Amino acid sequence: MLLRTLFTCAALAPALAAQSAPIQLQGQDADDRFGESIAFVGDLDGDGLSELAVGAPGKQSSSTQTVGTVSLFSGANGRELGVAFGALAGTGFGARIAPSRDLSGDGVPDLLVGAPDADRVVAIDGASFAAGNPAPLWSNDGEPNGQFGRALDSIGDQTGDGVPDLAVGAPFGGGDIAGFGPGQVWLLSGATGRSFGVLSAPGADNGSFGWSLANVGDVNGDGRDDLAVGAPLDDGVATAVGAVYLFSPATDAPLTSWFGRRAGDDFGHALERGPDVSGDGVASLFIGAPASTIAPPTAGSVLWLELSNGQRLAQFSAPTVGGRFGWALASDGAGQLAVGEPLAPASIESIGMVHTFDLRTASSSVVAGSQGEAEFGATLAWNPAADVSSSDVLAIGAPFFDVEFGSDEGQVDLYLN
Ligand SMILES: [Ca+2]
Ligand SMILES: [Ca+2]
Ligand SMILES: [Ca+2]
Ligand SMILES: [Ca+2]
Repeated sequence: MLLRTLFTCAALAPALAAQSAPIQLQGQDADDRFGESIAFVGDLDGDGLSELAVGAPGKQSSSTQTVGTVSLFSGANGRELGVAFGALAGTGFGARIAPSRDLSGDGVPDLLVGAPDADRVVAIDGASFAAGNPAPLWSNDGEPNGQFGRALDSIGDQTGDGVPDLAVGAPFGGGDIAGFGPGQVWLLSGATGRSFGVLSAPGADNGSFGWSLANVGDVNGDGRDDLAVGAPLDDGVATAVGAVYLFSPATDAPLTSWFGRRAGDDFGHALERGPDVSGDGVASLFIGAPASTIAPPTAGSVLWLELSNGQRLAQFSAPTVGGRFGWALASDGAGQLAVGEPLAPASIESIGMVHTFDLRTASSSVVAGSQGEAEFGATLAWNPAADVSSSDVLAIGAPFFDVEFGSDEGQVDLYLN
């Protein structure tokens, strides 16, 4: 299938077609929703290759309560190293995962798990997880009913203690009535889990501020990482057009903002840090707007922005109406971008598609899911090769994949480049 984009495509090379057949990881039981979150979390067992963490927020415990899990897989051979269970039922533990770098001071990266249905975030010790016995470092319960933990990212050391700190989105937080707020982003000390600041929604409406987050590195030159925050229902320039705000956590002040173009665009649903294309040390940013109609009848787009000056570098879109192109984004950090379109084609059996773009060669390719309504491409993670002997790995989640008919165990496909 030829992808139509506004991006100048000098050549369309089937990059993924040259890749090996995917390695598949699957959920075990009905309604696990294995793959609803996926993240490469760094090398936890010391072999030089990053491990993969996969969330299954619908996983039941042996007493049939839905507690949710996060499973850790070896980056070297895909072997399951350990499983972390949510402590309580009905929390959505594992709905989000983020790498956090080392929080405990042992030199081994740790990881962050969101349980947004209980407004809880848990930091898990990476070394103990790799050894098969995951131990929590701390947990933080935000304010109730704000979906605290729906988005997570590491923001570098903001507090000056040498330990990386964390941002946690609560997209329905901050209101007078619980669960109807404009959204908030909490800043947590990586060392203790305690909050040291809150970013408030610049718009007063229910804009879902904090639905998505991306550490974009230091944009304003003060030596600290800055943070892009998505508010996909923000009413900034039209009803629910969506917005993305660039914050300096050091000053709590938005540095700048961008908005969707038409009502209902869902602009800012997904964010991903892009490469430094201008060579000045400042990153670029990809912004997903999965309901945008920038060039009807297409639906869904991704905007690529240069952060040093806010200039638009490119816009990507797909020909499928209603496929939700831009629902999920992943970058290898070096100039490749993956865009999930989990409902494509939306007409009959939506198998889901993932489009990849090599921004350096202006080539692109597409892979499709294998099963209707599995939402292949709803989640993505891309791990660059650690050295010349290893492969870079694109992980694609299909959280509603049926191993048995109609049972939503979930699946993750790993494509090795
Ligand atoms: Ca490893
Ligand atoms: Ca650690
Ligand atoms: Ca710190
Ligand atoms: Ca900064």
